[in-house]
Amino acid sequence: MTTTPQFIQIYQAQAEHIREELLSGLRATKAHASPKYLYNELGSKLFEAITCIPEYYPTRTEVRIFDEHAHDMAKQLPQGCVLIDLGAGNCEKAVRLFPVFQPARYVAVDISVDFLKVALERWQRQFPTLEMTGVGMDFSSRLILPADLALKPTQARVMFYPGSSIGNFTPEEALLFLKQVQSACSVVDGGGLLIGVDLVKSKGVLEAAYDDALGITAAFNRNMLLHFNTLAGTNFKLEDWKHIGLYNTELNRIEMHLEALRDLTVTWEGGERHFTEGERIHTENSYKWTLKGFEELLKQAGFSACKAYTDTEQKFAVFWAKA
Ligand code: AVI
Repeated sequence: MTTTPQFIQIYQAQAEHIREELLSGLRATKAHASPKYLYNELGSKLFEAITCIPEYYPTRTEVRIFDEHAHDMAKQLPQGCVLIDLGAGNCEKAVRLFPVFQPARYVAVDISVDFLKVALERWQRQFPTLEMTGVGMDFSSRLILPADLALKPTQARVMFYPGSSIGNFTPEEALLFLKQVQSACSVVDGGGLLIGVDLVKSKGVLEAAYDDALGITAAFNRNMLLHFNTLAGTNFKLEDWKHIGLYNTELNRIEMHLEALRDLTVTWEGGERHFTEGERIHTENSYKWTLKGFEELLKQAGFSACKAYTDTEQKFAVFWAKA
């Protein structure tokens, strides 16, 4: 018999709050927007495409690290754990590990709930006996596991946060987030965090990964404007904006911006914003870490021990951090 996945939707922000947050970012002297607005339905599909492009090494490299070290990782994990996948997307990364990790339960969390539903229903058919739960939630500002999940007090929690999404937080935000993860995992003995981290490397390799020749990352970034139009009733026109992906070597981060190609005014009900040619909207940061720097961050967040797995070129790392 095939079980159907259970779904829990956490409404953390009402449409009016989302609109206000978004417009206040656009009105700021240095216009900015949260990277979470990159992910509407099309944005999630474009991100999937990014993971396949030749220049975007993180996904491929991380898969290789898991392929090579999954058995060793499984030895670190508590048996019969609940695997909590943060930002699960199409759930593929976790699903590949089911045969080795053998979780007792799978909880997939993602902001893009429609996309998650389709994915989880598909995986449930392939793993009919594994208990699966989908949670539609934005955990970027605060990670609180919903009580409806009814996590068992005997089941150790393993948080799974692959894909170097931690890089989308500033170091201060990352520390705060990791502290929240640590406290959620330490409730039951043996719990911990399995996390993918992109490492510092040459500017050339990084900038190619975030400004690819096919223009997929550009489409991903520019699609945010279409999302704004839907969420806030703005009248952005795609042809007025170009994608910028550059590496800030002082701050160890990739920055994505949208740059106005001419003087223009964007309007919405009750407001407007003038942009001069060359003016930018800052849409994403993607911080890169050193192995030592990230190990230190995990320690500061309260994790008791950690083990890093990397590829031979040390492009990327997966850390197991015991809560
Ligand atoms: C989701 N996140 C880790 C990706 C990254 O590499 O920062 C998002 C992305 N932005 C542009 N390309 C990919």
